[in-house]
Amino acid sequence: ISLHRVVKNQSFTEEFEIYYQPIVNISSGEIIAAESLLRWQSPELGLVYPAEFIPLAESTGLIVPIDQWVVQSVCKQIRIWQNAGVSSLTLAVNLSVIEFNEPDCIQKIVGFLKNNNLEPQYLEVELTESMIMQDVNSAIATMNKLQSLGVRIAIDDFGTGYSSLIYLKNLPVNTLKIDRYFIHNVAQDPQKSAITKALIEMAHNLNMQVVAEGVETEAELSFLRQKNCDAMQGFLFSRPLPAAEFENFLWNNK
Ligand code: G
Ligand code: G
Ligand code: MN
Ligand code: NA
Repeated sequence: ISLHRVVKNQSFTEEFEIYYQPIVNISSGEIIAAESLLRWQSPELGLVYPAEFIPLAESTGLIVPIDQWVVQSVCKQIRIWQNAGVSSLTLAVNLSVIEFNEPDCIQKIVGFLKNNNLEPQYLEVELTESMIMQDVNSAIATMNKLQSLGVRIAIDDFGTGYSSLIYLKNLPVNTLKIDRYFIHNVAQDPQKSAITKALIEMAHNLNMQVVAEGVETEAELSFLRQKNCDAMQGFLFSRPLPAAEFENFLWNNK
């Protein structure tokens, strides 16, 4: 398969591109972070989205070198933007549970931070709720190690997995990302409103920051503002953008 060829030839930079979607502080309007989202420009298939190739990469083990390339590239990008004068932007990377459970995962991340002379709080690792629950004790152990190094941890797609709230209390997590299912039409849907409001309060009581995903309308945003949600990500503010466009977007938002 051609995904295998990319990894074997180490031609990541030719075929892969990382897009960045801004994450905005709701009260200040400031871009505080961005989520990195991988795109594959395949010579045979054209533009392929992660929903199509990540499952394949996971089942073949190719996800390990791919995720490592993403973390390395994102660390380099943080350094580039810091050198350009962007001082307090955190970049988030999605990690597969397969990469997260690799024995050298943390060591690799530490190496990328060191090579780029980065303070660890500018990197955030996003893990999905269902991924953490696959082997919760081993996930907690690795998360604790990462957090003690100063790397931030986010739980992604929260509300769609099966995590018990008992576990949530024990998880070392900085950021809770509410899945876009709950945010879609949240202001008009009484059940979504009730759940989202409760999730925000719960996360704050556990000292977590809350990011609402998939914010598409002003009505959704004003609901979130009223419920003290910390930050938002979604098409209302911006789609995921190639690095150069994201950088322009940053300067235009100053
Ligand atoms: O950008 P898009 O909505 O197509 O992304 C879909 C999903 O693909 C994301 O929610 C994320 O979980 C996953 N994804 C995107 N980029 C990466 C990546 O670099 N590594 C891994 N493991 N997953 C990614
Ligand atoms: O990691 P995660 O599965 O949460 O990835 C976020 C995905 O959500 C990305 O693939 C991104 O393209 C998508 N996305 C981001 N903002 C919006 C939005 O406002 N609406 C919808 N429908 N999708 C979004
Ligand atoms: Mn994510
Ligand atoms: Na998500």
